[in-house]
Amino acid sequence: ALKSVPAAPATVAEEARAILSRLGVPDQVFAPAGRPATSPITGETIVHIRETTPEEAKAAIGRADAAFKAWRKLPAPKRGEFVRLIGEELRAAKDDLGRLVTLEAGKVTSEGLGEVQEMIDICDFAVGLSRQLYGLTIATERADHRMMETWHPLGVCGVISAFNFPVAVWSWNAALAFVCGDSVVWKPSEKTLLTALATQAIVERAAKRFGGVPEGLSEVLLGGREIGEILVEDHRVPVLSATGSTAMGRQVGPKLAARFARAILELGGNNAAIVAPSADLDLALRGIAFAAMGTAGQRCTTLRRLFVHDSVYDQLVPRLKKVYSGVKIGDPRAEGVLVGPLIDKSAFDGMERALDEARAAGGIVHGGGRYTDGACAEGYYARPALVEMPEQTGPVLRETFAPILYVMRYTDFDQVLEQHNAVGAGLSSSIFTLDMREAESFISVAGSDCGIANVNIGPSGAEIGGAFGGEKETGGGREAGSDSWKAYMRRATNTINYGKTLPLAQGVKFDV
Ligand code: UN1
Repeated sequence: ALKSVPAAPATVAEEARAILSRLGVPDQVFAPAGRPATSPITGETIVHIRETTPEEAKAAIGRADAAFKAWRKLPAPKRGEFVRLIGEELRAAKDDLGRLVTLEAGKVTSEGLGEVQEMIDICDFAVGLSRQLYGLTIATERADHRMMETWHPLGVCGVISAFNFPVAVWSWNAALAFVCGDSVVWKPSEKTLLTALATQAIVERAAKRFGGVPEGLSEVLLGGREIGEILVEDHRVPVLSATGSTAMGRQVGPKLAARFARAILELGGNNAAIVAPSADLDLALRGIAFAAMGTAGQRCTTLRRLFVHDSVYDQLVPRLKKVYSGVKIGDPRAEGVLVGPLIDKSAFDGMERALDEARAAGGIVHGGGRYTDGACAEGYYARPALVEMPEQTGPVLRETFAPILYVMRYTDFDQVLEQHNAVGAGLSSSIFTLDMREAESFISVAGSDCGIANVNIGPSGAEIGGAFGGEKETGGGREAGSDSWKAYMRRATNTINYGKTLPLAQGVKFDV
């Protein structure tokens, strides 16, 4: 008998629209004259989205502020129950939402699903956290006194996220913010409005099941930069987490500082790896390939600079070139494809510019250029580029959000450490070595200056359990695990006198 094959939707747009409707995104968000939501896979427009007006944005912040005032009174473990339900809904929606990430952001299938898994993981983490928002009890110098600290909810948490992790970044912030007693107003990238709307529909389902979630606890603002600015400037938003370029952070940071709001900045990375003489080269090869080419080089943790010791350069680099020329580029939905499209034309143009600059600086470029086989001609697919550079100059010093890996030789460990740290960004880093002294030195006080420093793992693909973020031009913010939650709460130090006298600290006398 013939096996009946279910009819596959004909186009990316049709499939995306079917997912939106399955996930319960209401039709009111669509408007023929709105902002087109496109797919980088084919460049086609999926739907048009009605954007949030400035007045609506301000009203949403007002609702979120009111919601905060009710939400903060709920015991934290109850707030955790809401996040647990979000995690359940995400589990149920994983295939659909992961697929939508693929259709809208162009991630390959396993990375689209991985992104949703990351959301589920942070929900689990936050549920546990909701019973662990601990403060300290502190020894006081005064008799019959007690001193302690209490962590209180802070207010509306603004989230500005980028296209490359269109939904996970929201969840790292929102899952913590909700258990911490904050409300959340999210301005997703204007390039990924559909996954944001789908996420909001999932949250609303969890809210319905929970019952009693105040209206406005989770708001989404759809639009460009002007809408983001409203969030940055509104004094009712005491903490704002912004993910994007260093240029964006330079604009946002001072504005938040001017009104004394807290900034959680996750900006550019220019991440490096060192391959030392003792490195396990098979392992390094795989680590480098994923970190440099995965997500088509569009992670802020993507590996961009590779320092290879002179003694292993001629073993490793030819193998790496082979991997580069053999990697499967194409439609991210297709089995076996590892490198999908760049998000748009400007990303591709930026890559070309950087490669031209690298050539002018004496670099030898392997790969690069547009990949147009078959249906790929409709999108901006790039061949990943491996560039052998004589030294760390020109485009090597900055982040280009595309799959370019600059490779350089080194001979001296101390010198390479210096070079490793000689860039503006300070997000992620790694060393491949079996030498314990090198490994420990790399992660020591005098080693990598980044927020993430790995050994025998590439710089990308961090788990949510650790604090995520970086130093210098990366902005200094921390999200996700460890004690990142503290940024979403305010700390009160309480001193209680249960005695009958009033001893003053530091022995001060003030007898009236
Ligand atoms: C980003 O690129 O914005 O470590 C963040 C990683 C992911 C997060 C990347 N967990 O690659």
